[in-house]
Amino acid sequence: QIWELTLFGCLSHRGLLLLITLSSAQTRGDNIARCTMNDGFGMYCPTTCGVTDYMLKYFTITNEQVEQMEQDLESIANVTQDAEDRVVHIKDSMAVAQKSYAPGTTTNLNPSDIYIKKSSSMLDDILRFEKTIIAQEQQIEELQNLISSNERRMADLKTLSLQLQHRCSEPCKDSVEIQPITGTDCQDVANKGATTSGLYFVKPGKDKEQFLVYCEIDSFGRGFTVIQRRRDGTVDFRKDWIQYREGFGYLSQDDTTEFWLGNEKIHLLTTSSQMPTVLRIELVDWQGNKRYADYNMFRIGSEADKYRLTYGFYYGGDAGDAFDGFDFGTDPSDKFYTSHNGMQFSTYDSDNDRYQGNCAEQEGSGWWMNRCHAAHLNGKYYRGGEYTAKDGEQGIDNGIVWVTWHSRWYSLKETTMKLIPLSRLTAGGQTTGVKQFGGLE
Ligand SMILES: [Ca+2]
Repeated sequence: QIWELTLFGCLSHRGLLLLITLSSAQTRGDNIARCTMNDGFGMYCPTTCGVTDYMLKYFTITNEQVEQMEQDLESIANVTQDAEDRVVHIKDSMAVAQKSYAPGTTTNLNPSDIYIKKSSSMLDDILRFEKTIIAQEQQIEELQNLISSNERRMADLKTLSLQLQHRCSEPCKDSVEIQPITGTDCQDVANKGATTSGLYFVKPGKDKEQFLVYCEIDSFGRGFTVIQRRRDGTVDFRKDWIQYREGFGYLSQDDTTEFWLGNEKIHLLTTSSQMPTVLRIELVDWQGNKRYADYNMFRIGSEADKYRLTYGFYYGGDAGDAFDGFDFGTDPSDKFYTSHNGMQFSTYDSDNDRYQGNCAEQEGSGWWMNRCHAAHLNGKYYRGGEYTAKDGEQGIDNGIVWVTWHSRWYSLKETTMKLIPLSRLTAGGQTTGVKQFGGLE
């Protein structure tokens, strides 16, 4: 661009009006170069050339400044455009955000959207925390109540503990009283003067150790050695071979507990003497009725012979001879296969019966099983007496059974198996003695 200067005149010595027009005309700068100093403007007014010189002097600077201004303007225009674009963009964004913000809408997420969601979710969280805090405060109150209640209980327990400590500081009394008299069996003990039923040590074999038994000594001086006792079902009679061999349950001086004396001891008690031994079986049902059965020449073999049961004959009683088997009416061989004389002892882990299966395993007890039994005094304890195939394991009549008195689906309440030498059984009168045996009552 070329600056074209037009001079209209000098209005005063000091004032100069210059009208400068910006033009894009193609004026050459040759006129400027031919300008001379004395063209009529006087000494106080600049000459045309002077003005030109003056103007030329600042032209470069002004030009640069104008260029700078132009650049600035352009830059400002750009910035403005940019700002406008941004405003439009923000407006659009807001419109989109307002449109898209609806519960459950997750599409077209942009930053403002996310912030809205975040803050609303924060609000939700705060509400939830408030609820939690309230609930926890309630829980704390409950726990505090519990603590104070426990503290009271603790205090009670401390009192109790102090009382117990006081009691324990006293010397313990031995609650089991064992009678001092000993013998080969309970009849021997009675013969030696014992008149009280209770716990005695007996030693049937010369080279054997003595062991504890419950002796039932009556007013006739008869001493029964008790080998089995069922009373209330507190002792589980499902035991293995060794437990039946050694004995289990509890002996008590007042005859209130259940036990199996042990096959080895029964073996010794029935084989150490040449005198015939009687096994007396006493039974009580759930109506309180009592029956008994006696078997003479009762013997239990050694462990080598699996503690085989043998007896000479049924000696009498009002319970019937269940050891002889029973005709249940289901098979002609019922009686033969349910008799017990001559049977070996079986437990769930030692099958010595005449059944292809394992009677003792089916019934969960130890007994002189055949195929399987008509008498079973080590059976499962059923309260109330009557039971069904559903109650029994695998539908078996596994109760405490004596079928010549009650059916195989009736389990007896109490049983006793005890030994006495035949010679003393009738002492004092058979009838009287039988009627005297008692149950728990
Ligand atoms: Ca078998």
